[in-house]
Amino acid sequence: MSIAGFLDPGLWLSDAGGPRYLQLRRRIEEAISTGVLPPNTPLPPERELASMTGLSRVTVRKATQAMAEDGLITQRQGSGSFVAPRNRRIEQSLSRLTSFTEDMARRGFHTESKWLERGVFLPSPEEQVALALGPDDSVSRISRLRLASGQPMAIERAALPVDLLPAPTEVATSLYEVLERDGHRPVRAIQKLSAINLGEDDAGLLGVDPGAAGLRIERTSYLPDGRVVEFTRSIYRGDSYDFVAEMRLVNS
Ligand code: 16G
Repeated sequence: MSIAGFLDPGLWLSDAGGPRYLQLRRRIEEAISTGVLPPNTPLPPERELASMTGLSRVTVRKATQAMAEDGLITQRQGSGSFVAPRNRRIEQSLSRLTSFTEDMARRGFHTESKWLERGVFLPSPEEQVALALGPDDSVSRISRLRLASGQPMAIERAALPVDLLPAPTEVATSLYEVLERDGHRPVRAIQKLSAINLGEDDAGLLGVDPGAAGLRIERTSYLPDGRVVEFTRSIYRGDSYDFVAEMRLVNS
C-alpha cells in the first residue's frame, strides 16, 4: 500500500481516538513497523502529510517533532525527515522493578503480546527449585513474545505459584497489573543476565537471523514477606536493549 493510501484518514482518524497528533503519530509508527515506510526512507514533507490526512500543518509538526525526539525519525536540515534505521536501542535501568508494559508506555510505545503458552501445569524441576514448590504442586505459566510498537523485543516465559496467579488466562496485557490488583505485586527482584546466540526458533520469533546475539535474563521476584512470586526466563534481542546499572561507592 502507498503511504498516501495508508494515511487516508477514513482508515484511522476518529473523534474518540484522543489527540489528533497522537493518532497521526501512531499511524505513522504503524506504517514504519509494517514496512509501508521502511527504515531510511524519506517521510513525505509536512505539507503533503497535511494534505493526505486533512490535518493542519501544526498538528503534523507536533507529531513529527515528538517522533524525532524519541528517535523514530531523524530530521536533516534542508532535506526533510527520514525513518530512523531499524533497531532503536532501548536503555533500561536495572535498578527499578517495573513491568514491560510500564517501561514501553513511558517511552510512548504501544505494547502487544503474542501468546506462546498460558495455563496451569505441573512444575518442571527448575521451577520447583525457583518457586519452592513440590512436584505435585501446580504452576501458572505465561509465555509471550513481547512487541513494542510492532517490533519484537523479547520472549518472556514466566512461572508463578498457582495460588498467586490462579487464572493465568486473566492476564490480557500486563502480568504486573493483575498481580497488583490481587495484592501480589513483587517489591524486590534478583536478575541474572547472560549473553547468548539465538537458536533458530527464538531468532524466528524475534525476527533476526539464527545465531544473532541475544541476552538471556532470569528474574526471580519476591513479595514483601520474602516469598517468590515470579520466576521469569526471558530472551531479549541483543540489538534492541542496553541494560544500565547504577553503582555507588560503599563506605567500608
Ligand atoms: C519485565 C520483566 C518480567 C516481568 C514483566 C511483566 C525483565 C527482564 N523482565 O519484562 O520479569 O514478568 O516485565 O510485564 O525486565 P507486564 O506486566 O507488562 O506483563
